[in-house]
Amino acid sequence: MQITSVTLDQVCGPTSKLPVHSIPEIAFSGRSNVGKSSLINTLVQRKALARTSGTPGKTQTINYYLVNESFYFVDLPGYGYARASKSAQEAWSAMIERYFQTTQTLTKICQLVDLRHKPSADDLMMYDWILATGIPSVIVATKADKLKRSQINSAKAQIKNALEEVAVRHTDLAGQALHASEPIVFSAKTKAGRSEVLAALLKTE
Ligand SMILES: Nc1nc2c(ncn2[C@@H]2O[C@H](COP(=O)(O)OP(=O)(O)OP(=O)(O)O)[C@@H](O)[C@H]2O)c(=O)[nH]1
Ligand SMILES: [Mg+2]
Repeated sequence: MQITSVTLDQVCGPTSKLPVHSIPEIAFSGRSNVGKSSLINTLVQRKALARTSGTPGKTQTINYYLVNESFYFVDLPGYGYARASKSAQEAWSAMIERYFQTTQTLTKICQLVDLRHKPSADDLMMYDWILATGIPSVIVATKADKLKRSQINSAKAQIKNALEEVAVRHTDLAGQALHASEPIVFSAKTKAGRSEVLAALLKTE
């Protein structure tokens, strides 16, 4: 699909009222610094639309990017930044909780993990929670350019296996255990995986 227009439509802080509308939302979640804002920029082919930073905790607001005037990419603040103060972590939880309670049109959650590492306890908790909502999710394993080609398959399997342990604790409506979806290997640097991620996010189930 062609991205013909994208604008930063809304920025919501801890006390802002979150927008209520009928436009589908695709939300990006993941640890601080994992590359959520960079992924959004790559998907919409804009270098610096979503602000990125080497310092964790860059995105502290919920940012709504309106794409093609037909859906939102919602850039959520990252979790699990060890050096964040307790009050900052509490503000994060409150905001995220409020987001998920308020949104009426969330059609997909894009969960990011770092391809180089085993998913953190926070990643697994987030995935557990995503599965409990029943909202379809897409797993993106970022920073693939930082690994050698020969390391990618085992890194991907390590992530899949950790997520699978969480998934099998859930069942679908027919009572069958869920399975983790295949992580999509992605790099914002080389743009590898861009079209695959975009297709997975826009696919209607
Ligand atoms: N090499 C490489 N660096 C990346 C990639 N994706 C993101 N980065 C870098 O990682 C850092 C964090 O990226 P962001 O996109 O700001 O991360 P974020 O998840 O939005 O972080 P918060 O807003 O703090 O939650 C930046 O320095 C990016 O340039 C990637 O695929 N490859
Ligand atoms: Mg960000």
